[in-house]
Amino acid sequence: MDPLAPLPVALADEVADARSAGRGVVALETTIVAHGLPHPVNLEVAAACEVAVRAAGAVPATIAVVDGVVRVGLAPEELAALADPARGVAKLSARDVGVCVASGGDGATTVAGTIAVAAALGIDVMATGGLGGVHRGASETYDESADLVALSRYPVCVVASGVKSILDVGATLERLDTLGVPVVGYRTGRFPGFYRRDAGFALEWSLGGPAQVARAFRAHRALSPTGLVLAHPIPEADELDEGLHRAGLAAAEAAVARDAVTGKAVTPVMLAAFAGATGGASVAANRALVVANAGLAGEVARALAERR
Ligand code: PSU
Ligand code: MN
Repeated sequence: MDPLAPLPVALADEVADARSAGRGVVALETTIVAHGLPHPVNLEVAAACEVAVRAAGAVPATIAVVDGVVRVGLAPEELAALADPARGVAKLSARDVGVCVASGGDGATTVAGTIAVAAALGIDVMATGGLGGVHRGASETYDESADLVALSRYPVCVVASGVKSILDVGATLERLDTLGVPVVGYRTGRFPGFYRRDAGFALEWSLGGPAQVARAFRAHRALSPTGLVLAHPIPEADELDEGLHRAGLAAAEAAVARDAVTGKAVTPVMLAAFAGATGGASVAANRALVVANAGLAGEVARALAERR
C-alpha cells in the first residue's frame, strides 16, 4: 500500500491473490455491521456472509476505512472493532470516503460507499441486505439514499432483497428507472420488500441463473455506465410474518417522528425500532436474507470470472 497514493488501499492477501488469478470477488459492505444490526449478531452475520461467498466459489472483500486506509478484506479483529457499538464509527457514503481517508479516521461503508471503492478496484459484484432508496415523505424531506445515484455511477452488480420496506418502494423503483439502473428479479417477477418476498410491484425482467445474470451484466456494461440491481427475495422459510411486518413498520415510522430523526441516522433508527417491535424477528430475517444474497453474489462473481 502506498500511503501517498490518492486513495490508500490495502488489499487482504486473499483478495490480491484472487485478483491476480482472475477469480471472482464479492464486495461486502460494513454499514450493515456497524449501524444496521445489533451487536453481537452483526459480527456473526458479517462472518456468515464471508462463508457464503466462499462456499459459492468466490472470494469475499469486506470493505471499510481503518486509520485512513481503505481496507479491502478485513481481519477478524478489524471487523470486531467496526462491529463494536461503543466505537460509533462513521457511516460512509460514496462522498464521505475520501474525506474520511484524509482525516485518518475509521468508517463503515454503505452500499454507495462500497460500490464506489469496488468500481475503483474493478470488483464488479457486491451483496447487501436491502438497498437504500426514497424515504416515505421524501417530497417534503428530500430524503433519498445516495445508494441510488451511486448505482447510476458505478458499474457494479448489487445483489439485494429489493429495497428496505421502510421506504417508499414505488418511488424508489421510479428513481431507478430515471437513473437508468436495471432491476432484475432473480427467479421472481415480483420486486422483493426486504423482510417480505413481494413488495407489491411487478418486475419487467427476471433471470434464472448466475450465468444468465453474468451475460446480462456484461451486455449492459458494454452500453451503459450504471450498475445493476439483482433483486433476490428472502428465502420463503425466513419471511417475516405479515402482521409483525406491519407492526415493525409502524414502530419504525413512530421512532423517526418522535425523535425528529434526520440524515444518516434515519435508516439505523428505523431498523432498530423494527427489531424492537418484532421481538428480534426482523433481525433473524435480515440475517437470512443478507447471507443468501452473499451466496448468490458469489455465484454471479464466479460466473463473471469464468466468462472473462
Ligand atoms: N441492508 C441491510 N441493512 C443495512 C443496510 C443495507 O440489511 O443497514 C445499509 C446499507 O449500507 C445501505 C444503507 O447503503 O443501509 C442505506 O442507508 P441510507 O438510507 O442512509 O442511505
Ligand atoms: Mn438519507
